[in-house]
Amino acid sequence: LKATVLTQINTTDHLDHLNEIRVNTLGKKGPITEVLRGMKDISAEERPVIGAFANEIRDLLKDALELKKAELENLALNAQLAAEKIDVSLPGTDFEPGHAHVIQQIIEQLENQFLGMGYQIAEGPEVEEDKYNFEMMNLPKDHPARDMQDTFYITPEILMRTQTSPVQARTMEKHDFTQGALKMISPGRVYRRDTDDATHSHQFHQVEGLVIDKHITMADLKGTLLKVAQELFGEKHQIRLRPSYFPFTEPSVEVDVSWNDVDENTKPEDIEWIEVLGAGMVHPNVLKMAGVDPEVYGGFAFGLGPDRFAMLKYGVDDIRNFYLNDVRFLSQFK
Ligand code: FA5
Repeated sequence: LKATVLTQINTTDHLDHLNEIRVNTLGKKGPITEVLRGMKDISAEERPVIGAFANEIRDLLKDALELKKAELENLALNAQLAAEKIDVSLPGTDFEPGHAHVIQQIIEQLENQFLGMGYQIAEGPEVEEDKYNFEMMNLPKDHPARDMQDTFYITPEILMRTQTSPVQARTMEKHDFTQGALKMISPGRVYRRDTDDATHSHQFHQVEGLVIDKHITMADLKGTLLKVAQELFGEKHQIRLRPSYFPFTEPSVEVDVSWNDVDENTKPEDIEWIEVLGAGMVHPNVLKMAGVDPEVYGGFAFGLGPDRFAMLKYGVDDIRNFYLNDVRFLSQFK
């Protein structure tokens, strides 16, 4: 038996076959088990001799089986490794690195410009209190101008902010005016119940600006905005201030930037304007509510729309393109 089984083991080259040999030889119905099971019928003198012999054969075959098993498994593993070999010297598949969204790029350009002029960057929450979004902006409950900026309410007192102006109040409250002027911008997302069209989105961006000091005039506002517009769009672009109304500024203006280049020969009627921001001199009530003395301090504020800036800069005629996330459109702005 020993010799036959050992030959079988040595000549097989298949794990399944090896298993078969193991079951046939050492299994419950195999010859070794049969001998061991028959021990009770053997005389007491012979029992230890035969038992020891059977055990010896069993152990020997078990060892031989295990050895062969390890050998075959090793062969199988090597075969698999050879079949699945990866050639690391082959050229890889190309992938394009991502880049910032075009609106984010505009916001970063604006941030750099204003940082260069000594402004700080402030942040405020998108889920905002009615108190900051409206009341402290001189828009008490039932003020008719609230209709201009209807929004999405979380609770009667908590809403999605309609403008970045609440950051004005939040920053003024915290600012220590004994340390000097307050000059800040605050970029972020805002929300409105506007119907989407080519120039309106229900969710868009604003960059708020606020300067509070002792002798700030409307000329400072105009000079600042002209400089920012020309740096972003080019020297040939002009801005136009139109009288407007905001509850938090007095006087208030809306500012347009020329869509086309303007020089001394351009006729006024040939200039195409696009409204990009609202601005004005900060209303005394807004200063008072934020704990700033309007007898001593004053300043200007503006809220500009980077979405509209991006449209103007790249000649995009529909704001919805920025939000459709079509890579073919977005990848143009690297
Ligand atoms: C405001 O939101 C004022 N908070 C701006 C302001 C700040 C005035 C400080 C005075 C002082 P207005 O609703 O006009 O104003 O919006 C400001 C700018 O945001 C607009 O000029 C425009 O560029 C952009 N904007 C407004 N509504 C939308 C919209 N639905 N989609 C895209 N851009 C918009």
